[in-house]
Amino acid sequence: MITPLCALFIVISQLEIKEYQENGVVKIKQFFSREVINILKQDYLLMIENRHTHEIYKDEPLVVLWTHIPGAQKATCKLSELPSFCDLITNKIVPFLAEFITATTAGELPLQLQLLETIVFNKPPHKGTTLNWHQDVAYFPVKPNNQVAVWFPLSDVDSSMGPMVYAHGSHKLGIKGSTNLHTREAFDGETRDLIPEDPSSVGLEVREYPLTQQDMLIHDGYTWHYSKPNVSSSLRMGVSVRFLTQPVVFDPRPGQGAAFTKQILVEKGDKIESPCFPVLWQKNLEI
Ligand SMILES: O=C(O)CCC(=O)C(=O)O
Repeated sequence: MITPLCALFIVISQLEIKEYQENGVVKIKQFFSREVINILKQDYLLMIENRHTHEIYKDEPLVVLWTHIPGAQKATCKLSELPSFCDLITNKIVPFLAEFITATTAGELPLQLQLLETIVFNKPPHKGTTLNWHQDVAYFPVKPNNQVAVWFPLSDVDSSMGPMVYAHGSHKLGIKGSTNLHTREAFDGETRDLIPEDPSSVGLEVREYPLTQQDMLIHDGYTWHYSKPNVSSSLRMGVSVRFLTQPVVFDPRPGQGAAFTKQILVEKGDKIESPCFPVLWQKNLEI
């Protein structure tokens, strides 16, 4: 399933590139139309109304439907059951991101966008809690470990509704330990340094990103981030889509689980090749 870089008129500003390189995150303003995002929102709300299965699909990409309350079970569905999501990822996000990572990466490096994970984080009104500081790559035992993620809300998210918060420049500080996202407790066997409780204490600028339904964030897999609680009376739904930007092999660590090993049977050194993780774009490499 390779996406052709169709004749899209994609404008990426030098400022966006510079911000991403310096901060490890950038807001792309007015990227979507409200009409399109409202269709995704309707499809998502219909899906979660009756969806209680936690099935792990082994033959196609899945979407994790995560209601962000401690103890809540995550439901799942196939990406193909949410065609509006599938279409947006394939025909809007991937072509843009392909141009974007090409522009932000120097030289003839092999690049790809291999779909790794799609999660909808739902923070119910007054209940959705803080999702603590973390770094995406810390949860994926793969080598090399280069990822890019996009995050966009299904309705406008202001400061009271659980916006994303980032530590600028943290993507340059290497890999950190993985922790429980609710409690900040390090997982058993974790030996890597943890992200400090307050990244501004190590000199990083911490910035909150309110977004409209039309905006999208792009962050480097190494960038530290968290999301604030939803203290408003509205539902807050954020869609996170993660990609591997280079072909990888499984590189397990003692004590570290990996969600994707439920979808694919892999041993140390195996490539992550499966219809669950399709390569949607590639450059300078053979598939
Ligand atoms: O939407 C959220 O609350 C958190 C999303 C997030 O941290 C992520 O996508 O890595």
